[in-house]
Amino acid sequence: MIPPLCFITDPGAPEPVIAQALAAAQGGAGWIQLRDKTLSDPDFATLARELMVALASVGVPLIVNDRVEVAIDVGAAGLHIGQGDGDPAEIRRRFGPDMILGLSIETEAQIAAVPEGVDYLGVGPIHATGSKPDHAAPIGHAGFAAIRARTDLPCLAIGGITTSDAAAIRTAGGAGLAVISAISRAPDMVRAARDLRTAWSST
Ligand code: TZP
Ligand code: MG
Repeated sequence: MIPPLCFITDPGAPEPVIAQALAAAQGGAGWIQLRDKTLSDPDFATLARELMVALASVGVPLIVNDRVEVAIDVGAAGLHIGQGDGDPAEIRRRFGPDMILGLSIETEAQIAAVPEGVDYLGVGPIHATGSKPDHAAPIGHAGFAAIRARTDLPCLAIGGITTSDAAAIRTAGGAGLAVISAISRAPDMVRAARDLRTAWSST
């Protein structure tokens, strides 16, 4: 089951990543994704292990962004990859059946190439966002709805997501929201997560 709120960590935010993750979980995020483009693999793995210990106390699984070997080494619950991060079918064979595997989708055309073994899709960016400077063209709510209509896989909306996106994404059949800055840059991260979670449930 895909939780309706996924928080992705932000190495550039004022609070440390573990504090961000715990606040997001306390506010209702059901998955935490560890994302850091600059750490070495050993440093990333150390942080992932610390984060898994912290999250175990609140029963929230860790998804690793990008790094297949680290995800396997640390025993993460899952891995999220982008279009350029390897062949999902090959990764699934290495993982076995139990690990969660997510794939980013930026265009309708990419839907045609999703192999067996992918569990969910991160669809976006919905809006332009400073959290991913090299992001693809924003697809808006209509773009999300069009992609969602072409797949039975659960779709998490990502990219500039705030509480005001919840209704449209849910109406389009989305599985939930994936956010960085709406939580990581909020003055009260627990409350920001709770507001997102509530916005989703009350639509
Ligand atoms: N992939 C597409 S947009 C994005 C990622 C990782 C960044 C989302 O961050 P924010 O701050 O919620 O816009
Ligand atoms: Mg990637």
